[in-house]
Amino acid sequence: MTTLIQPVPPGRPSFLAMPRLERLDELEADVAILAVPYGVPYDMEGSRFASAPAPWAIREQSLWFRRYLGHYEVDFGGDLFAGREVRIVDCGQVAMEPGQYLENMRRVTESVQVILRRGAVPIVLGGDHAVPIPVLRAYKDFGPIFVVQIDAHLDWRDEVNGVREGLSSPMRRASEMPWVCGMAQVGLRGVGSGRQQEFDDARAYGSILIPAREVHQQGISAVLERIPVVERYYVTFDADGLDPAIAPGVNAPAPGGLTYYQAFDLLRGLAERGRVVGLDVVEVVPARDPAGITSLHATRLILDFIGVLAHTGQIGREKAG
Ligand SMILES: [Mn+2]
Repeated sequence: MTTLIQPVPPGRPSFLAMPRLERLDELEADVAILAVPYGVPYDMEGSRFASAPAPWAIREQSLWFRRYLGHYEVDFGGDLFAGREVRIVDCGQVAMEPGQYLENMRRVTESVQVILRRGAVPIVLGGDHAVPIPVLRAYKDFGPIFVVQIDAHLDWRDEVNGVREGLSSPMRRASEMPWVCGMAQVGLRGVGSGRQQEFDDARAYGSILIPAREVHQQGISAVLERIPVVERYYVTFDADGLDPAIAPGVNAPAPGGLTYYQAFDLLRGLAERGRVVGLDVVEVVPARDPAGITSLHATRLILDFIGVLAHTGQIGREKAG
């Protein structure tokens, strides 16, 4: 049997210094951290995957927060886990072979399927925005899901250089999956998203397009009003959805992005409406992130995501006694 994952090796940090999994089929957890550093490139330059080191940058950042686990979190009015026992396991990264892009993506789907079958919520660390395509395929038997994207860009390209599974296409590919019952795209702005045709296609599908300007002018509660109440949400979080003042370390910085609290409140608002059954965090580029501020925000928002799941009773259990 082939090994689906490559565990976090000795000498490297796991997320929050949590237990490292050796075999995916032995997973026992509420939350499973899974790194997917590589997607499907458009050209040789893209095959260098600027976001590939991001999972390590996020794991490094998480060690700072580790010291304060169990302390009082001002934004939660108490402990991050709401006093519950929450098991977080680091599954390392999906094992991949050089050049075998589509086979590697199939392994991503299979890995996430195992995590879902074992009853854990996957938190996938990209990698670029190609990564959610194989991740969302894993929800075939775990849907329907409504996808909420935080991103400056529309990501509705059909193909680039003949590649249909690249970082410009995740939302179009998601729209083709019958178990995806809808989507909202929050933080759109500027140029670089696509042509008129892609916006027309997204609107024709029924995607709820929420520009960053609308978020700033109307606030997150108004944004949440536009998102339908469903049973299950999935969040795909492109770091360039945040403002470049707080997230400069991305491939395509775009002025006018979301603040930290807007992103946090969006995660919290979704968790208060329904189950949030998965998260991916993509497009952090450590080489462009000299002060580590982008990976800091990404890490903090991952913790906030875990926190809102615990505080809404979606993960963990009451501690005995
Ligand atoms: Mn994107």
